[in-house]
Amino acid sequence: MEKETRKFYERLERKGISRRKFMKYCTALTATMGLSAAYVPKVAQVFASPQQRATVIWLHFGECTGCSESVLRTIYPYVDEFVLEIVNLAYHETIMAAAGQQAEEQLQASVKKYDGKFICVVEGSVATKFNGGYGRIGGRPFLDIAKDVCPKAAAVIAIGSCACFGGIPAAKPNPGGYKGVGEAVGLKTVNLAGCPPNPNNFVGTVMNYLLLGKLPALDELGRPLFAYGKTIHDQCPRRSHFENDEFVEEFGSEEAEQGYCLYKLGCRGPETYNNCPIIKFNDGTNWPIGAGHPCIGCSQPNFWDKMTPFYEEL
Ligand code: FSX
Ligand code: SF4
Ligand code: F3S
Repeated sequence: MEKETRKFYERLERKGISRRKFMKYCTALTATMGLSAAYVPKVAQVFASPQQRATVIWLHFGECTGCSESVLRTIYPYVDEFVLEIVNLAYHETIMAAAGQQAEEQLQASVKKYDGKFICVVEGSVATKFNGGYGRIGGRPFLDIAKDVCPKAAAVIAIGSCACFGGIPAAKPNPGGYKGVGEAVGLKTVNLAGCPPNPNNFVGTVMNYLLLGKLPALDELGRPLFAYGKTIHDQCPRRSHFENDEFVEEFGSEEAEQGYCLYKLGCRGPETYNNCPIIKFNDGTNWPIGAGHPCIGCSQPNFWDKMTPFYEEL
C-alpha cells in the first residue's frame, strides 16, 4: 500500500472511523452516483490519495447557512472529514480563521491564484435590486461579488435551493429582487437543490468531477440526474399505502402510527425530484417522510411560493 494511502487509513482510525465503515460509505456513495460496484475501490482511492484535490471557493449570500451545516456539521463527523479530504477549501466564511479586511483580501488572492481552475460553490441567493441594498459583504453588493468571482471558476455549484432558484429570500414579495446565482449572473450552474441539500449529493458531484474528470449529467433545471432523476413519490416506502388509499388524515392519529401515506396532509412527493428516500440524512438515520412529516417540496424551484400552504392536499 502506498505511503499516502496508508497514512489516510491511519488518520481515519485515529478519528474512530473503521476501514469497514469507510468502505460502506464508499459503496453507498458509488451507488448514489449511479456507478457500478466496480467503481467502489476507485472512489475509495480518490479519498485516500487524490491525484488532485478540488480547490473550492465557497461564497455565502442570502441564506441561513443550513447548507454549510448540512455539509460540514453533520452529527456523524466522518462525512465532513471526507469532504475535506477531497476538497481544498481556499475560502469559506463560516469556517476560515480570517475575518474583516483580511477575509476580503483572502478572497481576492484565492481567485487570482486559482483563476480558471477552482470550483465556486455558492450558498444562498443574490439580491439584484437597489444596488446591493438587500445584501452586501464588506460593503460590496452580493451581485458584484458573484459577477466578479463566478465567471472565473471552472464550474459553479449552487448548493441549496436558495442558490439554485432563489429559495426563501426570493419568496413573495421579494423586495430585494433575490435570484438564484445562475440567473443573477447569467451562467449555467450545477444545482444541488434542497433546503437543505443532502451532503452526499455534494460529495457525489465533486467525486464525479475528480474520478471521471467531468461534472455529472444534469436535468433541465441543472440538477444532477443521479440525485434528482426520480420523484420522491416514485421511491417512497409509503407508496403502497398511497395505491391502497390508506392515508393519514391527522397528525398523531392511528393511521399516522401505521405509517400510512401523507398525501392528504399535503405531501409534495409526487412533484418533487430528489433521492431523500434512498440516501436519507444524518448517516442514513431518517428523512422527512420517514419521520412522519410530508415532503414540502424543498428541492423544487420557488417551493416557498408554489408549495404553500404546505399542509393542504395537492
Ligand atoms: Fe437556503 Fe442554505 Fe435553505 Fe438554508 O444556506 S437552501 S435557506 S437550508 O441554508 O441556502
Ligand atoms: Fe407519495 Fe408522499 Fe404518499 Fe410517499 S407519503 S407515497 S411521497 S404522497
Ligand atoms: Fe426536501 Fe422533500 Fe426531501 S422536503 S428533504 S425533498 S423529502
